[in-house]
Amino acid sequence: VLTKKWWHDAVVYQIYPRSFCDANNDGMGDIAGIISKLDYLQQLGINIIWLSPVYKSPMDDNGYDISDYQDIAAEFGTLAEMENLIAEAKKRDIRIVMDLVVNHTSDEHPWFIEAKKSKDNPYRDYYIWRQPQADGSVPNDFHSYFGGSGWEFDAATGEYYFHQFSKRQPDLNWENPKVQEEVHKMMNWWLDKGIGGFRMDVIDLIGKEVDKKVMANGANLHPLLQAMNKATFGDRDVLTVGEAWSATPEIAKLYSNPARDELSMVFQFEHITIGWHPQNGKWEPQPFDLIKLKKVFTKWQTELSDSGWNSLFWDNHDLPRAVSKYGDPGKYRVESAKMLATALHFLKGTPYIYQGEEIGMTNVRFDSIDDYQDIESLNLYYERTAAGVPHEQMMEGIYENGRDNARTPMQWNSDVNAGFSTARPWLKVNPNYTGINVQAALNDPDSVFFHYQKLIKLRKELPIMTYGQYIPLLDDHPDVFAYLRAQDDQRILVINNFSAKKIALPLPAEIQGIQGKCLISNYQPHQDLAETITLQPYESFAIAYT
Ligand code: TEU
Ligand code: CA
Repeated sequence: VLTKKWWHDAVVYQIYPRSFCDANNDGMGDIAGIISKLDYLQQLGINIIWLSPVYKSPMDDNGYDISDYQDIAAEFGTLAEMENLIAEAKKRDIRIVMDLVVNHTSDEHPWFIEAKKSKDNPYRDYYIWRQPQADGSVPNDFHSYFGGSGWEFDAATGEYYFHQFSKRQPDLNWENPKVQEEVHKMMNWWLDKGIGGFRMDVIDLIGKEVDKKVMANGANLHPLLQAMNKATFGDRDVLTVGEAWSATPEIAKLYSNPARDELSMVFQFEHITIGWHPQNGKWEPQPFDLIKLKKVFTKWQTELSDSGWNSLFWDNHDLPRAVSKYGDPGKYRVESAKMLATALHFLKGTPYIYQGEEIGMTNVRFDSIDDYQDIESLNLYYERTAAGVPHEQMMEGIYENGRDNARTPMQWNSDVNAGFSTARPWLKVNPNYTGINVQAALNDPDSVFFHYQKLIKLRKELPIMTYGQYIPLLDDHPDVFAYLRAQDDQRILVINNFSAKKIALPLPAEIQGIQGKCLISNYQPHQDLAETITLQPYESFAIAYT
């Protein structure tokens, strides 16, 4: 049985600092802007902020390319302001989880500047260098996730360096004990400042075996994480969540089984990648299939139930907006946003809310590729259209799955630039901000915001939401995601209509006729559950009964 942890029933709110709130009106979100919105986050009821990177960076990948792990990028503010954020959040019982990006650094990090100087520089082996092949070509055909070869030639020393992401994000060599030592030292420096833990960027890649082209889950990975745990956060009561695109439930147990002294949990992505094309990935999105999605949720809920811990999320700064992806951004935007919130928050695990999700922000469609900023979308647009993919097809992929969907400025009110800034924002605001914004949400007791607030409050009041067993129902229904949570003689029934259709739903025998207490609903609560109930478009409710 799992021993209770403070983060089991916590709710995390992810802030992408660039797009959250711009206090000094230079068009870029900043730390002072975050501090100015802490009361709003306290009102929502969240306990943890996962802060995407704010460290010094040339911003090639919006801060996921770090040139100084122990200083703050001028665009976001100063170290003093960062320490003030930690203190101000603490006053509101909110912990700050920092983003740890140590699979790679920026090419402007002093370590890399040194490493490039010569083959025998003491920092050379902080990174991964290989000789060209006899004909001068790249060491192998590894393709960067951001387009082009994963090898960049350095003429000064006549060797290639390895980068899984942009060529300005050289991979660190984690086989080098000095790299491990430097990173552990930096982590303790942040932990000593009172942060609440780390989100670990592409952590499944640090055990890579480059010559075998094994990137995720390399032989070194778990030994490295156990060493990191021991040297840094292991004896501190903090949250650690590893981003693991490659994780299966079996692998997730290796990270999150408390007996293994590695991490608290991981972000797994199977529920995301089932919607991707086997070859063309996110750029050729597949039709939404709820039965497939339910199978994945059920697998993770059951297999990770007692020997690990689930993270629960629809959105983050790399993913499209949930209400556009899985709900209806138009007529039933509010109903479907609330349905998605209920469907996720009653599952077993720690829920993550991405900035703007709590007010039902949607994807965006900019007319020109020049309006887009994300290095991944831009690189892949040019690479794929040059390879013959039609412009319209690539734009559809960007509209559906591009990362800028999540990065348009947070919509605070209906003033210019949605109250994000009085200056022109670094990325255009979604034009629908006039109707979709925090001020409108706080003025409407029936808004998506108050639905999230209630879900968070219920989690604090009902241990069954955190520890109850997950029992799937109606597995084969194509439009309804239904499940039970069970603890002792208590039950919570959760029913979610993932469609705009009115549905006559025959109920399973074991729940026919129950008399319960409606915990939350996005329509009028059902008085009693007869043999068949009628679900409205995107209707979703949770009923507690014994
Ligand atoms: O993302 C990991 C990552 O692989 C995603 O970029 C993913 O490949 C893509 O969105 C889906 O095609 C992490 C960070 O979350 C991301 O913002 C960074 O760009 C990336 O690592 C490099 O640090
Ligand atoms: Ca600013």
